[in-house]
Amino acid sequence: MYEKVLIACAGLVLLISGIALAGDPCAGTTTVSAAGNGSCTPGAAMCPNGDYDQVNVTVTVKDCYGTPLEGQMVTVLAIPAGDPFCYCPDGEPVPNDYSDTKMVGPTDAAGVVVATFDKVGGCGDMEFYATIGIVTAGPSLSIYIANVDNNGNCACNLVDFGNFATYYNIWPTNACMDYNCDDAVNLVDFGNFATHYNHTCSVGPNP
Ligand SMILES: [Ca+2]
Ligand SMILES: [Ca+2]
Ligand SMILES: [Ca+2]
Repeated sequence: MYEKVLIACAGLVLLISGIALAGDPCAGTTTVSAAGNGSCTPGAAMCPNGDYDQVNVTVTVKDCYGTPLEGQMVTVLAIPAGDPFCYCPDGEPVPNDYSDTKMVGPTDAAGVVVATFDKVGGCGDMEFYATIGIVTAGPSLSIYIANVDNNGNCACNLVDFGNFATYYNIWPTNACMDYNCDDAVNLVDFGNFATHYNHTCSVGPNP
């Protein structure tokens, strides 16, 4: 008897949740994908000043029946996989005032919205989550971030140059300093590094 009650309750819960979720964002069907816009895609080469590669995170919001949901506001979060990353202020209101979170929306008729991440320091693997109200979707597939700020303190300075020099023309390649993703750290990468030397969160491109 107890088991029958349990089964009936479980069925009721499923029925109610099914009704409640029609037209509501659903973690199981909402997708999150991330890709850099430079030569390291799906990864990216970044500068805390935000003037190098961007990572575009595409979120497609659907309900549990697979129907795209228009008009949804989405917050996208960047989550590093253990390495030191640094995030610059990006002008959004609290609690999204740093560059590891972006509030975007509303979603279009296909349920799609894109969040752009650029003002990031530090190297390593990163993945992205999306929150839509109380629903959290993701993570995206993990992508690798190379950076002219290789120690992740939101400044590209002499310390980073010292680290860069340590790995210059060294095999195996240190992916953090390989800005064009050709599996070598050489003169091309040095040129890229030099372009962003002395950049911080708020310093513009070199003249
Ligand atoms: Ca933000
Ligand atoms: Ca640095
Ligand atoms: Ca390279």
